[in-house]
Amino acid sequence: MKKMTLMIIKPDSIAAGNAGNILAHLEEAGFEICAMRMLKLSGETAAGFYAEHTGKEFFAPLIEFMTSGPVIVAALKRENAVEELRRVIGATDPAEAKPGTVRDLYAENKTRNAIHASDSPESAERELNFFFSRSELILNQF
Ligand code: FUP
Repeated sequence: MKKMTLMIIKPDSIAAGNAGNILAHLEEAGFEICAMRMLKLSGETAAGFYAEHTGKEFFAPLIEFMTSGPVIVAALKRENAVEELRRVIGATDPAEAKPGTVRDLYAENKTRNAIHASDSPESAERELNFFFSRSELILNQF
């Protein structure tokens, strides 16, 4: 059964003009765009989204980066959506990302790393609900 996962095109990608290429890359990889919005995250929203990283040494720079410009949040659907999107985006650190992955192609470093994808079905459910209302997702059941 097809499921949804949450993807964020990060501020570095949008500033560099890579948003369209990244969306095309994901569609070519078989993902269907079910919901999508561009917004600028507040510090509070970014900190809430990344709450599990509170207190880590990279937390403050991460929040500063994620609030530095607009992001695009999207619900993407596919068979094995969570696992497949993680595979297609590549490792957190672009130096370790496999050739042809989104982070290999577009990320600068471990913080300015182009894209976010939910890392488990539980995270996907939390993160989809974090950004999208039930009515935005209702036609695209989990
Ligand atoms: P990922 O799931 O691949 O996005 O990676 P993590 O959940 O480990 O980290 C979440 C975000 O924290 C990353 F996208 C970027 C940031 N981060 C850093 O800035 N430095 C690090 O050393 C690790 C993560």
